[in-house]
Amino acid sequence: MDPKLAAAQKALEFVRDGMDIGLGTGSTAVHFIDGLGAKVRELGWKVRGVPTSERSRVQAQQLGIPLIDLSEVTQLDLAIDGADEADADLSLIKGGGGALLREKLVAAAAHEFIVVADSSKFKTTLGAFPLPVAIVPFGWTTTAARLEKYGVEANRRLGANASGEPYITDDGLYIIDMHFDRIEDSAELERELKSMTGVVDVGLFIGLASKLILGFEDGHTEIKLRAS
Ligand code: A5P
Repeated sequence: MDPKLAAAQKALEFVRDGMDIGLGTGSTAVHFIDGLGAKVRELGWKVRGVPTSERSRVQAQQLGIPLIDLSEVTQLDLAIDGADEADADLSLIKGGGGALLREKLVAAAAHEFIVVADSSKFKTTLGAFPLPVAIVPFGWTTTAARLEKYGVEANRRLGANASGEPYITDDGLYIIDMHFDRIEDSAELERELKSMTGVVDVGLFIGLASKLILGFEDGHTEIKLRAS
């Protein structure tokens, strides 16, 4: 069984009729949105979704999940999203799919934020996955120069069409991928990077997730809870 599907199906057990739900982005979140669509279609559930990307919005719309804008509420009941890496504190690297800003806004607005991932995403230390940093395009080389002071490889992400054009997020931002390999203090790094002029947000999600659902090849799942 696809471990991402196993994790996403388990997450559906935490969803209740009537909830306002943040809908994540990525190949694991796709399975969750599919499952939620089935609840709406087959059981007539009256949930409302807030997608974290245009891709997820299109998928949810096609499945008939009613959608609202995040600015229509002050809190969501639940948010379900994937991650690129997660550690035992449930600190995360996210943004491999470029949606980190909306993902963080939605996770921060949720009463409960549950992460779904295949078991390979669970790490002792974060940082092997390049850390995405969303920056303002205006004067981007100057922001990139500030980021390069960390002495790690930091590349502006390129779009998918091989033309050398930059990748642009749904909010019109560039992404710099920073290759730390090993992040010793993820909370401190998030604070430092977020305080930099030109940086809008960072793909470190600290203290946001309350549960991590890991899916395995044989279809079983394991739930990790945040200690505090
Ligand atoms: C999207 O911007 C990301 O944060 C994804 O949630 C993350 O990359 C996980 O993606 P997969 O579920 O495709 O592994």
